Amino acid sequence: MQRAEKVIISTAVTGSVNVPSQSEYLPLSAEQVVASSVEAARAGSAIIHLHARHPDGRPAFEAAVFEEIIPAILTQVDVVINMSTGGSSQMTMEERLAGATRFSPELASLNMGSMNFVYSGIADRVTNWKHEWEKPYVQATYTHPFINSFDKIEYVLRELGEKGGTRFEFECYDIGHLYTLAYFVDKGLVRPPFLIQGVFGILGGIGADHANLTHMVTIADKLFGDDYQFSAFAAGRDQFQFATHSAWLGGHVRVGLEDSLWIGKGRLAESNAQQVSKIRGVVEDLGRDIATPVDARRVLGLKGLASMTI
Ligand code: KMH
Ligand code: ZN
Repeated sequence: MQRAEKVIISTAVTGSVNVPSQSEYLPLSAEQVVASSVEAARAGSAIIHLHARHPDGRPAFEAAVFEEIIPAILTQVDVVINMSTGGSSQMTMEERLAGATRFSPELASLNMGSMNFVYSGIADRVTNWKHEWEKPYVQATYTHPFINSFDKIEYVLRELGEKGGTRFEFECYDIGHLYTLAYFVDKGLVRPPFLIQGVFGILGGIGADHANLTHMVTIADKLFGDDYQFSAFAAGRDQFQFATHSAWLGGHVRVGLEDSLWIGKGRLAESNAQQVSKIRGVVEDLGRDIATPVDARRVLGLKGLASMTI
């Protein structure tokens, strides 16, 4: 791992996993996503990991929805836009790429393997549903896997990476995903410096056990040496512990309501910025500085805001 001097905070502001009935604070409409992203950036987040939703919270993929979000964020703050190509596991690959193809962002997520990605357990915890779509949506993850086959990964690398100069947040949910990444490095489709995002605690992926994070870094070091930057997060209650572990090892951190709705035991986070401020305090207490968007662009070798098609 290339141990960076400054810690990059990424914020995944809304995602497509959590549903409106779980928290009134989850940003849903374009306006809410914009406001929450701007607030997170002002609190110290250099990167915004972006999904879109319709006003009732249903995950959206349409470029038109991103048109309401991205320019409005960038006219208020300088921040690196990282567009999700994961979308939701129930979208087709064409749908998942619609926004990123339109905007050619500096950074996009890339999920490094097909897997079970199960969050139907939400249906066991929610009793009052705000919208009809929510319950069948989460339950469908028990029967439908998240498809990221090699041909699809290669397609994204070529369409966004080779053609548009976008770099990637390589989402690795298991040690095997590192070997998949190594295959595409050997093929010349991924060049350093690249960002590995270790994802822990998704049902179907590697568990939120700190030994797994240590092991992931050990294997990534063997495969990639100093060619990569590392970041990690855990979904749910272990979010802050895993971010802290990553920062302590010399990596970066990701927070946000996409990954966890909580700020502490039994306490819902009231905003993304609240989570950013909390991890910022932890990182600074560890004696590490916070990266600005300009720092993040340099460290990750990003093409720059001017090269997006806004
Ligand atoms: N929701 C996270 C566990 C993506 O957007 O590409 C995974 C994620 C995937 O962020
Ligand atoms: Zn995401």
